[in-house]
Amino acid sequence: MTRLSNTTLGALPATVAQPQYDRSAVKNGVVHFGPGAFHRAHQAAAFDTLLAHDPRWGLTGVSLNSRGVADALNPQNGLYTLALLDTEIAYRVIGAIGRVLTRDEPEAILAALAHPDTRIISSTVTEKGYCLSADGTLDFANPAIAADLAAALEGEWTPGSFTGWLVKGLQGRRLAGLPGVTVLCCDNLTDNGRKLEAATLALAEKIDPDTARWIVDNVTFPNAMVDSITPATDDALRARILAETGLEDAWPIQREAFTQWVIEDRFAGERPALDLAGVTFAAEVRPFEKAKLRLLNGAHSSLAYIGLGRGLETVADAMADPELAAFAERLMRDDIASSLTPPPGLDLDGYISDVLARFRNPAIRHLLAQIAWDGSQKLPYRLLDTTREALAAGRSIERLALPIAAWLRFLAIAARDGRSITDPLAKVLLARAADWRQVLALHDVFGDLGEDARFVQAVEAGIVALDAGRLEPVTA
Ligand code: CS2
Repeated sequence: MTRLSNTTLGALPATVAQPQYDRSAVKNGVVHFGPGAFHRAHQAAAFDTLLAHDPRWGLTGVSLNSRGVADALNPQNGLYTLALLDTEIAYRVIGAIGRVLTRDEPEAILAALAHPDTRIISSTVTEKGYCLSADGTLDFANPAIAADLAAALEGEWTPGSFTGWLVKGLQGRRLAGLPGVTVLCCDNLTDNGRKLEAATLALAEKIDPDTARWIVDNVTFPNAMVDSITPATDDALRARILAETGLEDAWPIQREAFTQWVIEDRFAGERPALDLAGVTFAAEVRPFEKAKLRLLNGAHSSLAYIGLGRGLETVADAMADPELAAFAERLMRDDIASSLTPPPGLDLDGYISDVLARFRNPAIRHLLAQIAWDGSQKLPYRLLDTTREALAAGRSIERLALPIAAWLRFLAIAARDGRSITDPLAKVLLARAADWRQVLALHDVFGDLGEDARFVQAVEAGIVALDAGRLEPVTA
């Protein structure tokens, strides 16, 4: 079997799109932390389009937690195949990533961050990768942050956390007399750029106040909303890619055809012409971010926990369950939309209809179990903020509490069956899962909401309903 690489690109059939630029002329303008499926499906594809117009925006990937992506992509010269799943399936080889570095090469990471060509440092390290407390500020008690701080105060240090790498890399730029950069967070957090800015400054203040001041003067952290449904790679995709391209690809990626990326127009230096790749630059991104996180991701997590409780496997399966689909739609239209002020030009009703249609995409097998990962990190942004605001405004929270109840049941069942879950708080969650009130008392997840009697009562009603196999309260 021949493997995808620079030398085999010529063997691709004409039906598979490939880089329309000279890869050897590309300069790396971006260092990206977390080159996982979402980055490679979404942002890297946009840079790949841009590279055909401007060769200065290639990407260097940095995987801090595992060697998997580096081992798959480096032998392929960074190339991988992207399958776009719609009524018709399209294939495209992406060439935007040059090399993927791992934590085994700290000098190379630092050199990339403090390189004159680097103008953007971006990230998709998932919600937990930012090591934030429930209030959205840097959690100095997080072991990775505590270890970085202790090591930095000792002297020569190699960061472990993403925030640590940002501080070290920005310090490197300052010491080398290089210009500032744009730090572009692409994860699903509300106000993602500002949160990362505050976290980076908080750590820099303690490690090197001169660098903290330099960051204030030279670095920007735009907010950004990123959207494209990206199911994890499975063997079916690998087999399909081999059949369609004739080349073996160790880690192809799939996503829906739809993609949206709105970036706050707040760049430290030159702004890449990503508008050529369909990216929107906006003065204010928060309303887009909030609408997407609360409606799409809020509904996604709801379908995941309720759907898994009903024995369903994928988002499309959950949408084929009439009761559950109707619940998700009512949740979005009646309960979540009322917490939003839509950005100018966005029709919320139409947006909701589009999201529901995307969830029904028959070409996509998006596992509910994948969406169910990291509930403790996702639910605060996706559903708890909405619930808190609904309570403050005197609106009903009955429906909003149901997916929370479903998450608590999901934890209880996992604990009962001795199954592990993927969540940075897995240990404490599973230890408390047998008594859902103990989980609600976790301040890191629920904040003061866990103590609100109206919330506790609504969650209890949700659990009773779900235990009875229903999605609305069981009334006597
Ligand atoms: C999903 C998201 O896995 C999840 O939690 O809700 O990855 C979702 O598919 C994307 O945010 C869509 O843009």
